[in-house]
Amino acid sequence: MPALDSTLQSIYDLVLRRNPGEDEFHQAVREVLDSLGPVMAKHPQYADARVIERICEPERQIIFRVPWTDDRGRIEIHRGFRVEFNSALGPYKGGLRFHPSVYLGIVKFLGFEQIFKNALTGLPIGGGKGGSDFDPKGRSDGEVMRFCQSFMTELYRHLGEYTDVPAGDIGVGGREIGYLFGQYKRITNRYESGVLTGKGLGWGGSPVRKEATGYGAVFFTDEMLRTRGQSLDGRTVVVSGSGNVAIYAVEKAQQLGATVVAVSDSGGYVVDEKGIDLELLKEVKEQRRERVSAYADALGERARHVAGGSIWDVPCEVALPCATQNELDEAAARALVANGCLAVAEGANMPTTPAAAKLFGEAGVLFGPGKAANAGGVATSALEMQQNASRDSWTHEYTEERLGEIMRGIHERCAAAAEEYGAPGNYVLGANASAFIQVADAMLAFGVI
Ligand code: NDP
Ligand code: 2IT
Repeated sequence: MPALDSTLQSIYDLVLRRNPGEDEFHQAVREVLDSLGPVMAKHPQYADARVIERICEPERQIIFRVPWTDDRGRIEIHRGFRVEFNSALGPYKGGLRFHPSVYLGIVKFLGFEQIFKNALTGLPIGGGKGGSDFDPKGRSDGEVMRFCQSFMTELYRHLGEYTDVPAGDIGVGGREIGYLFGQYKRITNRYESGVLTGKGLGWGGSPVRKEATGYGAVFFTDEMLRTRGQSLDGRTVVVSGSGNVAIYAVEKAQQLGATVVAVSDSGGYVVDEKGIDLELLKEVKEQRRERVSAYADALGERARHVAGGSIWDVPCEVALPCATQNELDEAAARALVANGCLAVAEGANMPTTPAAAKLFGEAGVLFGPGKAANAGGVATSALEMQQNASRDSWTHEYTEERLGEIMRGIHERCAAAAEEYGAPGNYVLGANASAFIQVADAMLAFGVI
């Protein structure tokens, strides 16, 4: 990692001291600070107003007990979180993650990323994130419902369409949003559609929200390739994960003429050289909620499942990490570069380790950081909020067109800022610089709050 200048280093030291043990949060902060040298040099007003120090300190952090009763009548206790990180640009906005690995450091890294990602969309949304160490895997619908009801019974008092608007993330999809919205509606006696996004199409949801993160990541990839006169058509693609983001990244990549040859989950990966059968993948993951190995089982000779191992050993021209943080390390990056990979776009949040990202930069691989490449999901959430506020609903075609425009706009913003701050083609620097300036200017306008 390059050295920080002394002002940024002292800010980073302060973050380390004030947030002990929160490794993922440290990593996310460091990545942004690494980009801000040229920005601070050009705009001394940000240092005077201590804007970075303020951005690194969440506006509010809520941690609460979530007791509930499982199907055997046993009382279970989980921990709930909501970090309301920054509301300079709009109400706190960001997903909820239900996964056993969730602790404050994960929620803070995600909330911190969300501030900048949401700024890049150009839409009026601040940054926040929440979740729980509850694992919905293997739980019955009744258990998931009771957990969600208990979670919302505490969280509702902190939410509101002008205050804080959660959505999904790992382990939280349409089913969970339904239970959460139902409980919010019941407790408050308000049909406040704009309080949650990712809702069902029949009750206030937006067309294309389910598809938006994956589609957006592919649109962003296409834009990056275009700068080199290339496209996705005819390319071999590997997508890690097989959840919401991964499935719709596969769908859009296929629609643009690519062949997706591998997907994964935490148990391993499947390789299908003929190209992933999307209907089968959706049936296995979305309907049956089974492991990705069931995909290979259903296809016999055509596909193989590799338990454990690294999906990044599968040769490809485009890699889309869409599972989880730090899933693509330096060894994986080496394998991708050796196999001729041209472009990497992060569908997941912070899936690439700093060493791997550095290697892509040195090798000239196009690299789209998550806060730009996966912003299509939250952008479409903001479009859902617009529809809810105007009590309207748009067509699928119109909404997808808006998503496409937003992703092209984000690409443009990142490319222009990278150029302006002396690092053409560096989307990480471009995304961080452009988003930081937008948030910082709003904070300066509001005074010391
Ligand atoms: P899902 O729960 O739908 O899917 C998650 C996928 O990632 C599953 O295949 C899961 O496998 C895999 N995975 C999760 N944790 C691990 C782990 N520790 N090791 C290996 N694999 C893992 O979540 P999403 O698709 O919604 O989210 C995927 C990523 O995209 C996350 O980083 C999320 O923050 C990010 N994201 C999501 C957005 C959204 O709109 N949903 C928007 C922007 C970013 P398994 O089932 O075995 O756990
Ligand atoms: O990481 C993310 O951007 C999300 N999980 C989506 C957030 C949202 O509010 O739609």
